[in-house]
Amino acid sequence: MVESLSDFVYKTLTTLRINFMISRMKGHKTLDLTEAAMDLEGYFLAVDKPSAFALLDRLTDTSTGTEIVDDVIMPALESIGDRWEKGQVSLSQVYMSGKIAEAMVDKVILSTGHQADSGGSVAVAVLEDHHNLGKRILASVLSTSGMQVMDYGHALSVDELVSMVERDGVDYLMISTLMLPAALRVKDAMIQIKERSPHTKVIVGGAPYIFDPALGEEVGAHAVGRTATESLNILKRMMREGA
Ligand code: B12
Repeated sequence: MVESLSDFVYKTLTTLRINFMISRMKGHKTLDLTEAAMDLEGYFLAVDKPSAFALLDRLTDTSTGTEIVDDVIMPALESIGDRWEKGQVSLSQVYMSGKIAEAMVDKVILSTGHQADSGGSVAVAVLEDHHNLGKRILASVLSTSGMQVMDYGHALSVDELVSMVERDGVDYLMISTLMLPAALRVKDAMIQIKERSPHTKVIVGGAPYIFDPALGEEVGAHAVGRTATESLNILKRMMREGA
């Protein structure tokens, strides 16, 4: 059947209009998250918890938990960290930002309580430092996807961590560090883990490993993960390969 010229023009224009609307919607969503991160930074610095939670409620209608954590909460905190380094914000503002972010993360990623046989025991820990937010997100993401996760807590010494790993015969250990000295201490932990629990595979993550991609190998870790979501993929791959 031969299509009339007016039909053809009408269909083409409709398709173009739909494509234009889709691309605008996509662009709009990206813009929203970037804007949301900037708004959130303002609420953090003003210690305005109600506005931060009102923003969170609006975001949950259109974005996934991962998007909210990775594209809104993390950039807001990172920017505050940068400004703190330049002396533009106080440590108490960084502290309160961390507190509000923790409460938001708890609300965003609620563990489903569903736990399946994961194919190996998994533990998460923060070595030496007190930056426990990344580790909490990590634990939530892993347990939400059906893994049984042991949370060893934060500010652990190398000896404490290695003893726990040996005691529990952990198959996969996720170590989070945000301070460079702590990230370097993973090297000592690796030496002891290889002696006392040789089957344990260690995955590291946190800012120092993102800044220096060679650091993971330098400290002897088996793998490095940039985000909690990425860590899940690494873990699943290792379990599949029986590594
Ligand atoms: C909030 C914050 C705090 C809060 C922590 C609150 C808490 N409950 O966690 C408080 C106020 C307590 C704090 C204290 C300090 N902080 Co602070 N802090 C931050 C800040 C602004 C954000 C960190 C954060 O929570 N990010 C959000 C989380 C979700 O991100 P994340 O941890 O990176 O985790 C994600 C990924 O990295 C990954 N991931 C994390 N771990 C792992 C592990 C594995 C296995 C995998 C696969 C993935 C993974 O997954 C997560 C989600 O996707 C950073 C700035 C920054 N750029 O990171 C500074 C920062 C980390 N702090 C810094 C410093 C110096 C300090 C203090 C020494 C300040 C002081 N003078 O007292 C103290 C030290 C405390 C201690 N001994 O640990 C420096 C560290 C510098 C360095 N390279 O060593 C930073 C980088 C600020 C800066 N720009 O200088 N801090």
